[in-house]
Amino acid sequence: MSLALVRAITPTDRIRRRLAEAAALIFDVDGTLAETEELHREAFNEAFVQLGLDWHWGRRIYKELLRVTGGKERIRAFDQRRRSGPPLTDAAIARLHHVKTERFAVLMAEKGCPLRPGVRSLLDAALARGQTLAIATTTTRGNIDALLAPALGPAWEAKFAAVVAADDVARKKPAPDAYLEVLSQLDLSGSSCVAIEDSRNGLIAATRAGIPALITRSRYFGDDAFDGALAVVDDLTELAP
Ligand code: XBP
Ligand code: MG
Repeated sequence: MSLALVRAITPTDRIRRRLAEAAALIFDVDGTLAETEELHREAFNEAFVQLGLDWHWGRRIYKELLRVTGGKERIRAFDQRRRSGPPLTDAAIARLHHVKTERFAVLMAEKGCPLRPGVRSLLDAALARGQTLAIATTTTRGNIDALLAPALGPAWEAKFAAVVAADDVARKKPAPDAYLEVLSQLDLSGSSCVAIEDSRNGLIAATRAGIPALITRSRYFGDDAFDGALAVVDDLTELAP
């Protein structure tokens, strides 16, 4: 081969190869597959109004609250910051979160939320290569369907060999539980897979499960510190072949 035809292997090529050779690609949902957090925020605010609370979460406070993974945990964390009144009971938090989840499904149906650039082509390329796909998320299971049924069709779940959501495990991210549960269902080692995440909490969760994580920066977590990540990209189109 002539020297002129030999192109140096770039770091991006190495990540592409790592993705293509992974035994499974394990995807986070919110912020990674789609920019859903604005719809989550809107759904929380609608639930507060519906149940007569004078709470409103603007973008700034929501960015802080997103450090707490899980909607019920987020509501409790906010409630604990208030200085007046008795704390919300577990039942009141569960009710609020139930209404929030209903509102999220309605908002998804009404407004829609596209997959982020590069997501669909990565999913399709991985399936065409015969790779295993999985989901490890701290969101409520029904929210995944609200996002993926319109985006990938009603049979979306058939594309994923394992789908682990909030209530399937004891501890949410940054605990490794969701990722460990996926690995156990797939019977794979962490080091043979790649996790695709958008947040520091997600990176920590994957790392604790022994899974290298590729970060795709998202609206709310774009300025997180991602030391230890396999790579950090602005979106997955950067890794398109
Ligand atoms: C995102 C979350 C979730 C959503 C809200 O998790 O932490 O809590 O913000 O969904 P991930 P719920 O990025 O791991 O998908 O209200 O259903 O918790
Ligand atoms: Mg996320």
